[in-house]
Amino acid sequence: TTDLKAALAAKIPGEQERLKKLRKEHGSKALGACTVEQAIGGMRGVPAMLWETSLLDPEEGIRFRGYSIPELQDKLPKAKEGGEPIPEGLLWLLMTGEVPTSEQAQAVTEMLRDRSKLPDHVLKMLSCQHPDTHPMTQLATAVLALQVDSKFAAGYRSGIHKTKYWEPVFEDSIDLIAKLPTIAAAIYRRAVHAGLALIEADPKLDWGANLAYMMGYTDEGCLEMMRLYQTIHTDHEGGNVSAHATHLASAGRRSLLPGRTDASSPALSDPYLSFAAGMTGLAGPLHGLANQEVLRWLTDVRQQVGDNVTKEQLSEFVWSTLKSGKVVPGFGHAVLRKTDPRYTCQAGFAQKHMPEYPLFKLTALLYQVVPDILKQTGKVKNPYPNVDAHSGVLLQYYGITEENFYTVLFGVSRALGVLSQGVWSRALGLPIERPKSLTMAAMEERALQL
Ligand code: AMX
Repeated sequence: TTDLKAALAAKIPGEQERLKKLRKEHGSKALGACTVEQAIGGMRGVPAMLWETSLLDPEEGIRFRGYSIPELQDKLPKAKEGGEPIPEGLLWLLMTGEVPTSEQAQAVTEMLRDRSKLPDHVLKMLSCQHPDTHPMTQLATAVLALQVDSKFAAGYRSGIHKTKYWEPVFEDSIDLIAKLPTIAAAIYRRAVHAGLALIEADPKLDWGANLAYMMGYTDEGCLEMMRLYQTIHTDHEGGNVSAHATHLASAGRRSLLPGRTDASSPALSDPYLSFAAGMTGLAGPLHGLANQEVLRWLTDVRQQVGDNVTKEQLSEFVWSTLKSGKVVPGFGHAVLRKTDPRYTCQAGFAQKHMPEYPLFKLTALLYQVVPDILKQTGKVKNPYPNVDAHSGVLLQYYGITEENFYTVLFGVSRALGVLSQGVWSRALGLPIERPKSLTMAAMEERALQL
């Protein structure tokens, strides 16, 4: 079939059975412990959450439904021969677990295109925003404004059966994903770019390329860059801020898990509400906003040291950043312990499309300088670059120079991952993560008994 919803519906009963079997046969086994250190340190590394769409290996980086980024660049359908994958193909993979054919990816493109028009009230609302409102705040606000059309909220009000929840959640997720490029382009044209007229989508273009097109960019390289960008930022397991916040807001009761009757603090917010929660988290400077911070930092380097910077000068600049109590943006990661493959694939793109671009050369030089310095601090667990160290370089090259807009592009992509998982969370009846919190006194007491 080329019908994504039908392909998903066919998968769900088997996966529900699989989860039931996992619980029945292994329910009482411990996946890991939680030390006092982990409880104080934000439950880092405690294996206590189910997330189907991607898995992060600390050494190797992310795999989407079992596939690494280079494998996806090879296997997913493309808009042009030898080019980058289209994100619609990844959406099919994230939703169904299967690599789509070109026809299946094309059907997703068409479904998204049919639902892409923004209601007037959302555009009006965006145009009333204070001119200095951060683009991420505008994104979250526009997503919330769309919530009036939520099919899940309407279905819940009319009392649909819990086994059917996933269907309106799927519809809302597709509606929202379809509209996000239009929202992002409207934010870009209206606010970031001082009131430029909006551009209608090109019906011949795919979802990712249309985002660049509606922002006002038509260069073939830029369209390819946007397809790649929108593919690699989709998902990064469930524990990061944007994924976890989306997941928490949407989570249901334990009694919705097949075979359970006991309830626990649910939220069950629809995809609009929960994705907005994820986006307000993504807007933080140490998470999604890091790509904006990287660009500002690189601009500082160029202003202070110039373009033909030596390794020694760069080293000095990095040390001065650290000594002033700041982080080196674009380096380090909470879970990864090697260079982020999302960095590597963007560096490969730059090598192919912009080998002589000074900002690319500067970024490549930083890769030689920063890790050694961060190692010398003795505390940074991962001294290597992450996804955000490179994305701004690609955007700048094609003329997308407004760095405070970058996280919006990250957010549009993130929707594909967290909303696909959201559909599965409802199909599997997954409940909220509700860890037991303890006071310091309670921890001291328990620890003394151990
Ligand atoms: N520069 C300077 N110091 C750094 C650092 C960096 N790039 N990365 C980590 N450290 C420091 C931490 O601040 C911490 O110091 P502290 O004990 O004095 O507070 C110490 O090293 C240990 O931190 P960690 O366990 O290695 O990292 P973490 O899990 O606490 O934080 C992250 C991870 C990403 C927030 C951190 O590496 C960082 O701040 N990096 C720079 C910002 C950045 O690039 N963020 C984007 C991440 C990817 C994403 O979410 N989009």
